[in-house]
Amino acid sequence: MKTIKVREQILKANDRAAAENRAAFARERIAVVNLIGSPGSGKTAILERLAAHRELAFAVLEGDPETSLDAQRIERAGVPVVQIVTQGTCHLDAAMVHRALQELPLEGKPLLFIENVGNLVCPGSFDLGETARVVVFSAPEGEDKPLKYPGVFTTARAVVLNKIDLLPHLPFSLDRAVENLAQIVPRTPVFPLSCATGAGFDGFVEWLLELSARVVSI
Ligand SMILES: Nc1nc2c(ncn2[C@@H]2O[C@H](COP(=O)(O)OP(=O)(O)OP(=O)(O)O)[C@@H](O)[C@H]2O)c(=O)[nH]1
Ligand SMILES: [Mg+2]
Repeated sequence: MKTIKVREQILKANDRAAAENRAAFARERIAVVNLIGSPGSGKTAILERLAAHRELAFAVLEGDPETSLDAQRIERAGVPVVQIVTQGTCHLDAAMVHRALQELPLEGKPLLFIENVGNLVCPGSFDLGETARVVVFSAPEGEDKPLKYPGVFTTARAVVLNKIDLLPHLPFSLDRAVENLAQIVPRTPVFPLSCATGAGFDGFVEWLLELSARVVSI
């Protein structure tokens, strides 16, 4: 009897496409951040806030199962953007990114954000050829997310803990959340911040500038 391991084949094909994307990004000296987080954690809101930091020149690929609502928000913030509609698929893959890049002018943009489909599981398995993954989780989701979804957190180069403006209204302990992260990813930098107030963004912007500078100098 023959057994066809479809998942393995899909992931291998994706890895090949991701390697091509990575080589193209390296040629163009573009740092690429794959932004992963639950639906509503604030991925688009973070990009909207970052758009106000003129020291960061970036473009965005938006991934959503339906609609171009997020791309419209990014466009309103004055940032070049292309929307990928996955038609229900719960993650982006490297081929989708490759196709969308044909539509996105990257000249003069040393940084590209890819907002993945809102999900803490599937996007973790699909390399897009990115330089770094940033996982976003937000206070209303609860402190336990790093413990429940360790897979995606272990692949993150940085973690953003969003919506800290809501801490006074939530049974959420920032200390406990940071302890949970330390259990899973003890050496990964964590940036608690708020898109509502702008608090905490300076450290994250500095980290992004360093990432981008490292790629430019390779
Ligand atoms: N209070 C508060 N609300 C926030 C903050 N960040 C985002 N929000 C709100 O949270 C909701 C979801 O934000 P989005 O930026 O759309 O979240 P997302 O992760 O992009 O969501 P999907 O693209 O659907 O996965 C919106 O109503 C935002 O205004 C924050 O720091 N504080
Ligand atoms: Mg979004």
